[in-house]
Amino acid sequence: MLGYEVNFDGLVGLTHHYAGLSFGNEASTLHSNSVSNPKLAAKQGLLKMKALADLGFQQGVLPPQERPHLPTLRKLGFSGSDEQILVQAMRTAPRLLSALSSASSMWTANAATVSPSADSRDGKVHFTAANLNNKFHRAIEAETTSAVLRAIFNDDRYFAHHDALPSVALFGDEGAANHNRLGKDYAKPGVQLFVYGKQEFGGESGPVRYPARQTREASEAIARLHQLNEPQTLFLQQNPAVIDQGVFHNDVIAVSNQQVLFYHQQAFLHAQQGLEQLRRKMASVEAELVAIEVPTSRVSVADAVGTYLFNSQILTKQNGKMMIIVPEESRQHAAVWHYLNEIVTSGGPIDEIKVFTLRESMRNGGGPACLRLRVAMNEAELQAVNPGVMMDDCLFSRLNEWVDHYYRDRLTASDLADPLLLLEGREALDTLTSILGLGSIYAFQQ
Ligand code: SUG
Repeated sequence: MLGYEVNFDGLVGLTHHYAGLSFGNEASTLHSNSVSNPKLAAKQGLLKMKALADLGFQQGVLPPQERPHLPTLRKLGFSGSDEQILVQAMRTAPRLLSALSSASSMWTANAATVSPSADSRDGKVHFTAANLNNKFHRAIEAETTSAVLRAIFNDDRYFAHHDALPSVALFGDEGAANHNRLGKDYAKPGVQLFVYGKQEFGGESGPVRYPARQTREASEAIARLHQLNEPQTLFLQQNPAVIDQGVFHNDVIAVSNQQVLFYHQQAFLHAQQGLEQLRRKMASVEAELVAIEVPTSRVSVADAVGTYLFNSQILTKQNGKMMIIVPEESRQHAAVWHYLNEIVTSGGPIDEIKVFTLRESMRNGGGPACLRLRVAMNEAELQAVNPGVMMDDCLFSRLNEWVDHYYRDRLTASDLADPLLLLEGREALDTLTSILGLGSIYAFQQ
């Protein structure tokens, strides 16, 4: 049976701004209060989606969420008309208004953890929306994320959806950004590698400077929900020392595709032992691990964080060779660029580099891999996906027109109380749900 990996990229929302909301994510802190350009951000994302679709990859799009999020402001005691709430929030709690206006749902690698049907005992593709409870601005995403995923993967013969885990520190879950699936073919059994930042009950010490956003307990719960078999599941701890250097998700220091794991020498705790386990587990599904380890002497952890070398996408081309998708920041760095060029000329599985400008997202710590949620599917499952979200020439031009019509090209925190921004957003999202054929997925549409 043929297998596909489909990348679902998050469309950047209309309120994209730089709020410094993610302690431990150094780009977010560094660019706090810079002026953003939501229109450019959305277009940079669309260009990546279109380019990959043009190259023959299956590419989908996930819609943004409604922001500012009025239902949460009401829950927190603001009252009156929508306009009055925005004015009150701006006057008395501007940081809160900013958090509830974040366009962070664009980073769909954090939307959910997804397991392909070939690995699950019931033969279904499983989705668990991530609770993202480490950061308030992200913790409000889960409910709408679930609604979006259910509207797109809407066939219970093939797809099983689970609500987010309980939203407490014990079950801190950041979705696919801490999850890799390795194997030969997307539609054949593989090994699922869950990487956690700390274990709440027992375990080794975690980071001390920055938070560990994914717990082992959350990863284990997901493996149970997704009906994974123990011999094909592995839990490894991320090196706490790199979390303390700004590696807030595993996808900032490692990325995989099929049998390839591309990672930094310092990515994992007890790396050698862990990789040996991975190699053995992969052998049991007839796959041979290709480990590409980047030594610290070639790329420091600071340079990995600064260039997002590992927040890349590795995609299998029609000829079986792989392409690596990196952000422009990786080309700008001489040592990183040199290293990448060595990889593609080494005779290994990766033989091509593609560079994308994603600066608006990068300045909040979101590279190419953060912007996409991978869903591995077989032919029948792919046919069951809501076709309205699949990228092609027609959807690309409709979405570009839509962005041109509704998006602003300049936004700062002081604009967030503008009632027109709320109205523009609602009108835009209402139009978008009909472009993508999603039905009513937002609270304001109920
Ligand atoms: O959760 N940034 C996001 C970036 C997510 C990147 N995702 C992955 N690595 N998969 C985060 O830290 C910053 C928002 C602000 O500061 O305005 C933010 O939420």
